[in-house]
Amino acid sequence: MLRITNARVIVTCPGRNFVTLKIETDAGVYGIGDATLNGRELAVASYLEDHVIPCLIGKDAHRIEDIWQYLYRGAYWRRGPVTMTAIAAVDTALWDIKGKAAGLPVYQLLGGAAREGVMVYGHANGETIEATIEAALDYKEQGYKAIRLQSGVPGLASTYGVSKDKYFYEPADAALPTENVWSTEKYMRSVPPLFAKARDALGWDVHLLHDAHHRLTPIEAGRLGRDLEPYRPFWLEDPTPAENQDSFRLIRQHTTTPIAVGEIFSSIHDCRSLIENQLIDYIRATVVHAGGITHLRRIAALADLYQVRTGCHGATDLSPVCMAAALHFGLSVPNFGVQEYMRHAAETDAVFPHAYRFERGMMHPGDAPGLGVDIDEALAARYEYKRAYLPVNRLEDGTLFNW
Ligand code: GCO
Ligand code: MG
Repeated sequence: MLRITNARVIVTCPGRNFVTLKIETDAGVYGIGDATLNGRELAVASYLEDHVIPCLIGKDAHRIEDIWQYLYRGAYWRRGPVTMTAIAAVDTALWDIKGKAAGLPVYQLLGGAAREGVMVYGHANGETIEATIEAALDYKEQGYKAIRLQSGVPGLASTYGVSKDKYFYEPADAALPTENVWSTEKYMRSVPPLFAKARDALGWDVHLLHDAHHRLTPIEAGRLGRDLEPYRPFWLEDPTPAENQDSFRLIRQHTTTPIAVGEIFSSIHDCRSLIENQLIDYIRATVVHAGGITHLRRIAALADLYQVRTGCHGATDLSPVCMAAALHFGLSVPNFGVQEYMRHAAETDAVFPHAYRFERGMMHPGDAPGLGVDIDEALAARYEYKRAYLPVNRLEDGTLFNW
């Protein structure tokens, strides 16, 4: 028995907002879990402080599955991003505690390493195709085996995935949502030439990825996927919103470009039909938004039955705590595909010292007991929360669209 004596939520903004749950036990061992839900951070902080932490005190930290079920079934209100992010934070912290108590890195508790390292993809982007390719060449030079390409769209003032900074893309950029303007027609014309030129410049030995960020209809996605086929993309991500899982059939009827989806999924029920009907190739749910390591393993086990591989979300709004957890998961799961890696700002890395490392396109969580990541609370306290929203998108005629 490892009794939970205390738990608290730490909200900090070292370059961007993060919410972290810290759980302490009577043995002096503590664990941390990421609880960041971009643009809705304080809802999770309150859910944890007001509704979850009181239930944790006195419980046995070793009973991860029981506590997961207690918080899921016990809430009565199942699923939902706020609930599942809160549960994920508890679950992640408990795996951290179990690892520390056992003196083992978490991946060892998950069955051990199933591969040498976790292949990651970096984000090459630029206002123009040339700038994007230049960025991609830089990633290739650094040893990346997989690179995501996002380029500015001629005729549009701003585009998803194109950052002001070389390595960090922070779309949650204002105290009220920024308004962007979108044209699917202009976008659809711009992506195939990007991939054609990228193959010329980068060759065929590197995986190339692209994120459509939920902006296409299924039939448009079918066409884009087909137009990209000659360049053999590793995946086309979030081609269309996935509330209607059946709509992915239409994409499948038109293209063999692999499809990745799931960064906004919070539950196995969000992807059950997509997986069982083999409508996707990669599932992008990740630890912090999909109920923690415990629930993500369940999703991966289902996906494995249908040859769907993992491709966890790993943008900068997923804290180093989530990144570490995702690496332990990715190292151990049989059907690992790729892991997104948008590196964090130096201030973020300083607040969350970690054992994980990047080497020649692969990452490893390290062998420190637990997750191998910590939070420097004194440093965290110096960065006050700053409200920041993701943008909204409108069509050129003013219609509110998907961002
Ligand atoms: C990705 C994502 C991000 C999200 C962001 C929202 O593929 O990394 O689409 O860019 O937009 O994480 O919080
Ligand atoms: Mg995405």
